[in-house]
Amino acid sequence: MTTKLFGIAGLLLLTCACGEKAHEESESGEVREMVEFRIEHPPPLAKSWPHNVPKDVRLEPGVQPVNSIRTPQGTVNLASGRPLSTSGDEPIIGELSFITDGRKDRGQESAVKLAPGKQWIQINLGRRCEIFGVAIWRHPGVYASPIYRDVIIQLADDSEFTKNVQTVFNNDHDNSLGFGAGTDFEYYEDSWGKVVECASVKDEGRFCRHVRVWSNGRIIPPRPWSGENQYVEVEVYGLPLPTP
Ligand SMILES: [Ca+2]
Ligand SMILES: [Ca+2]
Repeated sequence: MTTKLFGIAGLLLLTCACGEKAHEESESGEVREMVEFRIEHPPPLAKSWPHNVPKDVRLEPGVQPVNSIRTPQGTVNLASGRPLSTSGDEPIIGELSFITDGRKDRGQESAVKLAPGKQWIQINLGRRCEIFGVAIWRHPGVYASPIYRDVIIQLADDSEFTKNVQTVFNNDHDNSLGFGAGTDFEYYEDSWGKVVECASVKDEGRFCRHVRVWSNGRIIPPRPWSGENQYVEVEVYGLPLPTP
């Protein structure tokens, strides 16, 4: 069996040649087996893919649902039931708490509509945690799957996002939000939402207490842009750290 060693100081990733088993080793020498963490999507939607998507949208071809990610044993949804805040006023429709209440269906008591334009929602995990993935589900359009613009996911140690800020997803390719041009693809909103693995973030970058998700309205062709920002659920997968 061949073992490959990736990484330098900090977290090390050990991958077995068999392809199924994976382990991570911390600086302290602790070796953790990485297992499959299943992600529960809501029931599939009756698809109506948009036509006439604006030319500046960068879509990833052949997107498939992400049904699991690799995490250590004991990983949970850290966002479940956690309190939220937002950049704007109170939601136009719904309650912020809907975003972490576990419901992902299309019912009226599930979708939250925020103020239009550049807005964020933020989840306070309550303590410092180690993060392995973030998933976002948004209310789909009535006639066609929308494409949300300028989706950015950030992690930070403080609620003001000044300490240990890490961007784990950014599809704002023309830097509308000012965090730098993102290289991630834009995507149609569907029942499988968007699952982002935080495998590229290591060492202190993977540890945070707050998770912030940005968006800047959506496209539902033929309308080129609607300011609406909506959410159905956000989940954050990881391990809570022991309190000092
Ligand atoms: Ca919900
Ligand atoms: Ca943009």
